[in-house]
Amino acid sequence: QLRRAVCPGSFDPITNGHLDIIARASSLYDVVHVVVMINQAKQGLFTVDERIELIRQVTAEYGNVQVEAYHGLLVDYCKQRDIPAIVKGLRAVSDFDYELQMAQMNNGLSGVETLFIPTSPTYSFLSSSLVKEVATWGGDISHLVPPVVLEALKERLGKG
Ligand code: COD
Repeated sequence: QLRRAVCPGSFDPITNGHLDIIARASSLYDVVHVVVMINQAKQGLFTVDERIELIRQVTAEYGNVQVEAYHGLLVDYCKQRDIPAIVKGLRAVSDFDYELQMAQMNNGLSGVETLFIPTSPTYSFLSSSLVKEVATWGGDISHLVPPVVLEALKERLGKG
């Protein structure tokens, strides 16, 4: 039986911080499902399809990463596909409270386990929202996102 895990998120857009966690998960599991969780209350900079396309391009080299979107509870996604583990990155203590709550809720709902991988220090301050804010004002983010994401951001923000 293949050992599988899910890396969920908004990925609006994917950053080098996300990618680092996905790469490390892909070396620990046979299959990693990267799932863009659809949140209708949150208008993204990129559509869900655009986010998926960007993730596909930057994870293609791993070979065992599958990308899709899901609308609903993460535990239902896991249950439907018989996936026992969620892998999350932990950046700082500020992530911990909320991540612990979600991990406990998800475990209580379905028994799925959450495993945390500590972020590499290079990316501990990195989030999609900061990347978007800095890019909006023309700041240099080329070391924080993959090249295709940089191009997509420039184009979307009218700076290409
Ligand atoms: N370094 C390391 N890890 C990082 C970094 C970084 N710089 N940046 C992000 N990450 C990791 C974190 O683990 C984070 O959780 C994940 O990547 C995704 O990050 P985002 O910002 O794209 O996504 P979030 O935080 O908006 O994702 C929240 C979820 C979509 C996972 C959550 O809301 C969810 O599961 N929603 C589905 C509905 C549901 O089941 N709700 C009940 C939850 S109990």
